[in-house]
Formats: sequence, C-alpha cells, structure tokens
Amino acid sequence: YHNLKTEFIGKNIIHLESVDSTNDYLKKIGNDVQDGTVVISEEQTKGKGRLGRNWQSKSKEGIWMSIILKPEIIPYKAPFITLIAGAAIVKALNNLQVPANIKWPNDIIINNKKVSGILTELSAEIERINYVVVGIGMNVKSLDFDKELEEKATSLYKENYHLSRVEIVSQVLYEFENLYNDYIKNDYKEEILKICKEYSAILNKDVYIIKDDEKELVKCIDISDNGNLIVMDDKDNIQEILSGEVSIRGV
Ligand code: BT5
Repeated sequence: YHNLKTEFIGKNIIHLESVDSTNDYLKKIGNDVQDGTVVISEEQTKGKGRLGRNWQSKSKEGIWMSIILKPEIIPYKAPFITLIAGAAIVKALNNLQVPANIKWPNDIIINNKKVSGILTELSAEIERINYVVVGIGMNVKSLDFDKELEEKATSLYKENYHLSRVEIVSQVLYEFENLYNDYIKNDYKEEILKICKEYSAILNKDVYIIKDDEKELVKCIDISDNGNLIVMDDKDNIQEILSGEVSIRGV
C-alpha cells in the first residue's frame, strides 16, 4: 500500500490470511492500537452484518477490512460515521468509473444489487468514545454467491469492472479520511450529505421500511443534517427514521 495518500488512516495496516471477523479482531486489540489502524483479511470465517446477520467473505474474493477510529466526540455523533464510510465508498467507486449508489444507511449497490456493506460498532462509556470500528465489506472478484444471495448481491467483476483491490482500498481510505476529518476536526458535514444525496438510490422513491418484522410503505424525501432519513408515510405524515435498526427494500 505504498501509494496510500492518507495522513493517519492506514499508516498501520495489519494484513491477515484468515480471521473470524476483522471487526471482532480490531475490537479485541482496540485499546492497544493507534488511531486509524486498518485490518484487512483475505478471508473471514464469521463475517458479520448488522443485527447478527452473516456476511459472506470468501478468500481473496473481496475487500474485508476494518478501520479503528478514536474521535473525541460524544457517542451519539458516532452513527454518522457510517454515512461517511458510505459516501467515501461511492465517491471512490465513481472516481474509478463504477456507477455505484448508496442505499441508506449502509448498503452500496450497483444495478440494484448489493456490492458493499458497512458495519459500524462502538466501544463507549456514558459520555466518551473509547473507539469506533468501521467495517467495510466489498465484493470484488466474487462470481457466485450462496443461493439466498444470488438475486440480491453482485461484485465488481460480475458487473465487468476489473479493478484491483489495492487500488480500491487506497481510494476508499483516501476519500474516507478527507470526509472524516471534515466531520471530526472541522464539524463540516455538508460535503458528506451532498454525496449521500447525490448518489442516493432511494431519494424520491417509494420504499418499504422494515423494522422488527413490520413493514411500512413510505416515500423517501430527504436526509437530515443528522444523517437520518426523512420519509412521508401514506397519510402524508413526515417521519424521521434513525439508522441502525431498519432495513429498506425497494417496491
Ligand atoms: C452489512 O450488514 O451490510 C454490513 C456488512 C459489513 C461487512 C464487513 S466485512 C469487514 C467487517 N468485518 C465484519 O465482520 N463485518 C464487516 P447488513 O445490512 O445487515 O446486511 C447483511 C445482509 O447482506 C445479509 O443478511 C445478506 O442478506 C446480505 N449479504 C451477506 N453477505 C453478502 C455479500 N458478500 N454481498 C452482498 N450481500 C451480502
């Protein structure tokens, strides 16, 4: 990764052949590693999605990596970091001529299929953060997926984008660091929100919001300054949806 243009993210890179989950690995050593340390593994044997879901991470087929961050912000500002990661990924991919979009809050899609997902985990006390671990999974070379994923997942190779994993990692970390510094050091969110809106796959569309087995049909209207999704329900009431506990499905 000599061509990495970042200041602190990825200055320390731990490269593994195999691990249960790069997020879990980094959480275990979180107090002992420097801010911006990145763990990348060729394979994950227990890759995780949100809410205990599974993330398929076969050997050498994708980018399975986690970044540890130690920002001095209050814990409730941390979920926004997921949007920063999403913005960095779509910006990096679009720089590389890949037309990727964000499905708020944590999916990156190409041609309506998921190519990348983000899992942000927090170690915090009441008013301070010990660290945040941002996990990024991206399917690069995968050509077949498990049966239940066939319809909804894709990879860069499957979509005919033959990019190297090193190139993508460098671009993603570079874009991420810039947007992250905007937010943490300068308290500047406009660029992040602009990217999230510009590359949104769901704004101005009808979608189902799925929470605990219930689904509701809504129209997506905007993303708030806090990164929440603003929707209008079928009675024309405006609701603000917090990330974290919901999934979104197209109609
Ligand atoms: C996510 O969860 O999308 C977060 C994925 C984060 C993965 C990274 S890899 C590095 C780091 N270490 C980890 O252990 N995790 C992070 P969620 O929104 O809950 O989506 C999970 C759902 O996506 C699953 O239930 C499947 O339906 C689908 N899925 C699983 N593996 C996939 C894959 N490789 N590509 C596309 N979709 C997948």
